[in-house]
Amino acid sequence: MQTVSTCEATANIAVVKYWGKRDEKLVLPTNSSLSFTMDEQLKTRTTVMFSEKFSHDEFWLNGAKADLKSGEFAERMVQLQLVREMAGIKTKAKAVSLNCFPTSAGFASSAAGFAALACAASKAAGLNLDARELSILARRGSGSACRSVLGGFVEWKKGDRADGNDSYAQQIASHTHWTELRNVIAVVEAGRKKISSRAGMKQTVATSGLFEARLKGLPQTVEAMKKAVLAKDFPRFAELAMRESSNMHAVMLDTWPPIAYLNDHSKEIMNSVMELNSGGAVAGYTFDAGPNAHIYTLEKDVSKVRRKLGEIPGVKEVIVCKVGAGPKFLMDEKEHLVDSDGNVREHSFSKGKGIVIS
Ligand code: 2P0
Repeated sequence: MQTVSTCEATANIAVVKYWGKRDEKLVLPTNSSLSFTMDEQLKTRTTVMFSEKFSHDEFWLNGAKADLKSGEFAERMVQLQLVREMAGIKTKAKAVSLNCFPTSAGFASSAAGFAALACAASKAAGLNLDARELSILARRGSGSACRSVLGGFVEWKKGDRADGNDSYAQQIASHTHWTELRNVIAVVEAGRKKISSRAGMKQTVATSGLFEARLKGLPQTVEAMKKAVLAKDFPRFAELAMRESSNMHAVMLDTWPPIAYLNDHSKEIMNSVMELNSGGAVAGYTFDAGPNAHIYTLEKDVSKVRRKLGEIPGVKEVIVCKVGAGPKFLMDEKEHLVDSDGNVREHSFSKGKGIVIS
């Protein structure tokens, strides 16, 4: 038996954040979250091949073969193993993944990566999973990935069950709902973050006294945010996004030892956005587990936001994203990252050339 599938999935940027687990192994969150899936500028392409020819699993990331004994790839192996169990097969797999992000490590690629792996691996194994099943599978790799199996505006419902079968993402509105919305990403630091989200959120749950107050307020924030997005009420949306981002960063700082992901450039961006908004809402920032800003704005105001960011020397790169449609399967054999004999093809991504496969 030899089967192959290739999928591209894109990152998502939350406006109500996931920060805290109630179950580490099953990746179950302490709260529901909301995000927009981004367009193809922030995508990962992943090919998975199952073949009787393979004697062991292999994982390739950005052109390099991974050392599967290092803990770094454990979650990907969990996903592959879950797929095999669901499909009732023992066949070994080759998974080849390429991050096609404009910057090296400026922001999370894990959501796109684990969503693409869940889609490609399940299809290659002959499974025909629905959105809920795919979301649960992606979640086991990385929590935020469960939101990237869908396009548009997405809610990850935290669920209450101990087995996690009610903790998955659902689309609230498709990418065609609010076509004017943009995410202007201001990259101030492209390096890897010092504390992983996984370690950081565990520490927050264990030590932050403010965390309980955050959890108490979040169900109301989720409802208010859904209402604002469905009504395309930009001023309300922008305020809610900024306050929610600050709320998460407040519990990070309240963690012991403290976690400070924002730097001086981030704070300068926050001040600049507040200045921009002095005559009415133009933009709303949100920050993930790092100092780079995601500034939601409307198409008509992108140039205003860009100009303002141009005044901040710490901003190294600006990327303007639309809301994306979600994962897509690539059926053309030439686009697979392995050839029909199961060899990894030479492949690379650069901003100028895009994906090059030889
Ligand atoms: C989010 N983040 O909602 C929040 C905002 C970071 C800050 O989801 O441990 O990489 O693999 O489930 O998914 C990052 O967390 O963590 C994240 P794991 P993940 O987007």
